[in-house]
Order: sequence, then structure tokens, then C-alpha cells
Amino acid sequence: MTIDSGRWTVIQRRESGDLDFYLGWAEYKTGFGELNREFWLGNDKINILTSQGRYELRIDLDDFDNNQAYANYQHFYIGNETSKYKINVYGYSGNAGDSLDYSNRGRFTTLDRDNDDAKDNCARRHPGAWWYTNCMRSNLHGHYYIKTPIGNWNDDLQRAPLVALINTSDIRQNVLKSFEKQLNEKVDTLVKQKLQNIHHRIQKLEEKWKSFEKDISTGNKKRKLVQMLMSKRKLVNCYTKQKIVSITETSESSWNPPSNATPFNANIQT
Ligand SMILES: [Ca+2]
Repeated sequence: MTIDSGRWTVIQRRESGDLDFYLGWAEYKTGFGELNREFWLGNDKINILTSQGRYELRIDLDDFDNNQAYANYQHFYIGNETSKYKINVYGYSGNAGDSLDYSNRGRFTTLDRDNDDAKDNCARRHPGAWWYTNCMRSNLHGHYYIKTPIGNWNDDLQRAPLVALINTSDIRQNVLKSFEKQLNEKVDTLVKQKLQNIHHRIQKLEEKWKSFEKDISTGNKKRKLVQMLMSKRKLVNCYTKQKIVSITETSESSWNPPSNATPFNANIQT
């Protein structure tokens, strides 16, 4: 079934009237027919299916004049065999009319198991098998007419019904996964931007630190140079003073020759 992207599981198909649907409890319990032709999936399987999540039910009808109609129910669940496959269905939309609401909370009845509210067996009164209450307003397993019926979709003359289920839990999961993916992508983008900003700021700080270190280094060099120059100046000053003193002392003493000095001519041999 390709409606809504093919996410439906077909649980019943009638298209030719070749398959007999006027069957007993055991057949409806396990299912019958061929999946690619006419069939009923089976009450046990539908119970298991609809217990797995929230399921939607869709019923498509058409007649030999190509009139088409559908009924959609937002929620569909049937209980297990102990509950007589009690049906829970609500949230109708469509153009076929809400014929199933009358069966809501009804138990399944077949020709050999009378679980309906009527005094007699509705499955025998309206040959078929269904969630009859005080009988019904829909009977999709009823007699398959081979001529266009006189009546409307709401009586038991429907033909060629196609009944399918969709698991809305799966759809919800897919939507949630999609949101989660989008959220993760946004978070990743934001984290990347933040990391880039932090990285940029760290680079700036490193550059500032290098500049600061350079300044300190230059300052230290300058200070050392100044210290060196000062110390050299001191040395020069000191040296200059010493020189002056030395020169002065030397000048003063040169005026007095040593007492033991020999006269220049004393050693001259005559
Ligand atoms: Ca009854």
C-alpha cells in the first residue's frame, strides 16, 4: 500500500470475492487467504501488532463504478483472545462515514462464537464475522456482492474493502530521530563556533603574551645596557680621577730627584 509513503501493513484485502470470508473462530484467530490476493491477517497477529505501539487504521473502499471512499482512525487496538479481541477505535476522519464507531468496544463474533449483545448471533444474521454489538453498521467480512449495491457505505453492502494499519509510534520515532539529528547538528555547529572563538582568543592572548615578553626582554636589555653604561662611566670617572691623582703625584715627586742618585757625569771615566 503506497498511501502515506507505504508505511501501512495491510491486514485485510477483498478484491474479487473469490475467497470465502464466512468462516469460524479458528480461521479468524490465525488468519486465512493469500497475502497477495484476498486474505485476513488473523486476530492474534493484529492483537500482537497493535500491542506494539499506537496504530492508525485506514479502510479504503471502492465499487464497480469506481466510487471510492476511505475511513481513517487515529487509534486502533484489539485485545487478545481472552478479551474476545475487543476492539478500541477512535479518531475518525475520511469520507466513508464513521461506521465503525458503532462497533467500538465490541467483541469479535463469528458464526460459531456468539460474543455480541444481540439475542441471536449477528454473524449468522448478517453473514460474516465482525465486532458486532447489537449487530452493526459495518460488516467488512460480510457478503461480497458482485453488482453495484443499492445503499451507501454505511450499511453492510460494502465491497472490495482494503483494511490497513499504520504504526504511528514508528512515525513518531522517525520524527523524533529527525529532530534529534537536526538538534545534534545545531549543537555541533555551535560547539565548533565556540571552539573556534576560544581558539582565536587563545591565539590573541599568546600574541599579547609574546609581545609582553618581548617588551620585558627589551626593558631588561635596556636596563642592563644602562647599568653597564653607568658602571663604565663610573669606571671612567674613577680611572680619570686616579689618573689625575697619579699624574699630580708623579709631577710633584719629579721635582725632587732621589738622594742616592748618582750624578749624570759621576760614572764617566776620564
Ligand atoms: Ca448474541
